[in-house]
Amino acid sequence: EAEPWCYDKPSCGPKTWASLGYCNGKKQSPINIITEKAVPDARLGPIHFVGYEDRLKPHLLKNTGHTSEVEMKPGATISGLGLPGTYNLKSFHFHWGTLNHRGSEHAINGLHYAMELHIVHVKSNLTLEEAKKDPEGIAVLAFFIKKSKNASAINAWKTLGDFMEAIPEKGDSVPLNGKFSLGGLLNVADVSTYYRYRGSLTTPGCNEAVIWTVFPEPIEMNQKTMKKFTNSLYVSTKRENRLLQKNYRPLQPLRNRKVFLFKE
Ligand code: B30
Ligand code: ZN
Repeated sequence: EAEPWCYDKPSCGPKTWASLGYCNGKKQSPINIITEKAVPDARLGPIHFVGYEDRLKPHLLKNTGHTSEVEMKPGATISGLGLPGTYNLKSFHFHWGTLNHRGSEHAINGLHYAMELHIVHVKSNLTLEEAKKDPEGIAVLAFFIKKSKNASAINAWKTLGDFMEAIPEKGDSVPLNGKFSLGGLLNVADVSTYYRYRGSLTTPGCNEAVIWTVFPEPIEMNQKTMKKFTNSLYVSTKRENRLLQKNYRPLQPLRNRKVFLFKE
């Protein structure tokens, strides 16, 4: 079966995506955020998380062949943030490089971080398929993750990292066992400042349906934990020996879009 898209081969990598869905559109993601050019907008307002403290017991962590993703059972929502309504939490996943090579999708003033967490939400009352056709159907929260020697080696991130070793092959999944919550992953994050712009999914079909919220203050992750994210997963089978690494899309032009800034 031919691979429709990938990150690591010229035959299916990001340069070939233009023919897939909306990937050659004019409002694509990710982007480089130039902080000097961001427009302060006090109407955006702080974020309200509901249900993020629920432990991840019923949820499956999966190797999709493109990322490690947790599909969430319904229940948690976000509002505030200047969003046009309430958005339901659907899933979260990661982008990374190698242990020593940057892997974030977005950049701040040209600077990339080691990894990026995307928390995907869909406008209430829409299915994901419907949301992809709505210019404000999907809200993604993006957090940068930085490798740090000082970061705690024992926290929710370690627990999640340890599970990465259980999903080496595409299609593998493992139930999370209630030892941590998404809120537990985020309690080390600073959500008081963020950047906002309109863009796309960063994977094919690259639908221009996303309200992006990018938090510039990185989450610090212990490097032993980070290695479990960057060196445990394969694109297909272990036998095929393609490590799932550098699963980020290159930067896309901002064109005539504005980036807004909210600071508490
Ligand atoms: S991203 O945050 O722009 N990187 C999707 C969601 C967010 C981004 C990219 C893609 C998405 O919804 N893709 C649809 C396919 N997914 C379903 C899903 O819920 O999330 C299945 C899959 O990988 O195989 Cu991911
Ligand atoms: Zn993503």
